[in-house]
Amino acid sequence: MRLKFNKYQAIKEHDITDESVWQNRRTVLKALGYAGTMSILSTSAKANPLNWFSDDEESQFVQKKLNARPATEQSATMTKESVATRYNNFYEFGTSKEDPAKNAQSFSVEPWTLQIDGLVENPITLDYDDLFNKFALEERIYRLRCVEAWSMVIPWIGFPLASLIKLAKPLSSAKYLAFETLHDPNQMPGQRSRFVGGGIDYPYVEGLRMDEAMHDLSFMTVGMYGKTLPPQNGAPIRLALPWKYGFKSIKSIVRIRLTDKQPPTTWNILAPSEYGFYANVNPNVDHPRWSQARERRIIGTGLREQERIDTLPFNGYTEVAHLYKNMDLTTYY
Ligand SMILES: Nc1nc2c(c(=O)[nH]1)N[C@H]1C(S)=C(S)[C@@H](COP(=O)(O)O)O[C@H]1N2
Ligand SMILES: [Mo]
Repeated sequence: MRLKFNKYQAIKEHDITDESVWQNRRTVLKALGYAGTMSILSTSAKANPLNWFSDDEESQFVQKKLNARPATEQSATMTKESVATRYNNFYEFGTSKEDPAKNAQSFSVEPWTLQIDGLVENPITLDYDDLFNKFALEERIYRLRCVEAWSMVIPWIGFPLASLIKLAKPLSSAKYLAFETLHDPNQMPGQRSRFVGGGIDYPYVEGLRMDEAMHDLSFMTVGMYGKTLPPQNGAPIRLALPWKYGFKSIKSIVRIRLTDKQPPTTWNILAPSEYGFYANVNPNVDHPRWSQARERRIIGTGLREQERIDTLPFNGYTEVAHLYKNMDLTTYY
């Protein structure tokens, strides 16, 4: 089943039509390699970045490029874009939820380099344009469950991590992937000050076992809500691992190293008894300081737009359960 792109029009209510969005649409078109004149963008009706479903040449180009795939959520339950882009965890830009949206606005992501190396036959270096052009882009609506017991439903645009790994041709000795966020204290205030950055030793690092990384759910994300990622959500490229706690979904990635050893991961280094390497969403294993049995699903900021719901094993993505079948999930939390 294909997600019809006109579904997107259901979220028109929380669109924005200001200049920054304009620019964003241009960025997406450019990133997708659109060679047209874009003169069509000068009418105000076209300013809606999500209005990519009409018959004009530009819209058809985008629809074709963003090869959609089945949605796992109804658009009615999708988190509002205005909330998903203003309530963030990105400690490089400060530890309060509203800090990243405030402090990351001038974050410059172009040029960008993403390097894939280590135990591979074919090391790869991707530049900014490659992130959008090298792989067929798909849209996926995923649930995001933060270890802090809140959750959102977000429409991402990206490509399977497996496509990237395959291109690098992993050696048989490669058992894990080590991910790294950009280290640039000039741009990231949290990396200049331990106080602002929450005491983390940067760069932020994360890891996956090879079979987890190769699972089709593991998604490299270059956009959300039909547009390129805003800086606060991890531009220009971040992971989305919907069955794991949010901290595994590392942002603004510059390097992926294939290795034979389980790599160190930021939150595990900081508090090993609270945050494990696996971090699979699990209502039956509580955080030492709070329960993980339930979560606050955030759709919007209104009282009626936040709901307490039960947390599901693997955040409901039970298709990954077999990856952990012989593991005690209380030990490997
Ligand atoms: N580099 C980096 N990646 C990060 C974080 C961070 O602080 N730094 N926070 C993580 C956490 S705890 C969560 S819940 C998600 C939040 O993603 P969002 O702000 O796009 O919702 O990003 C994750 N990726
Ligand atoms: Mo999180």
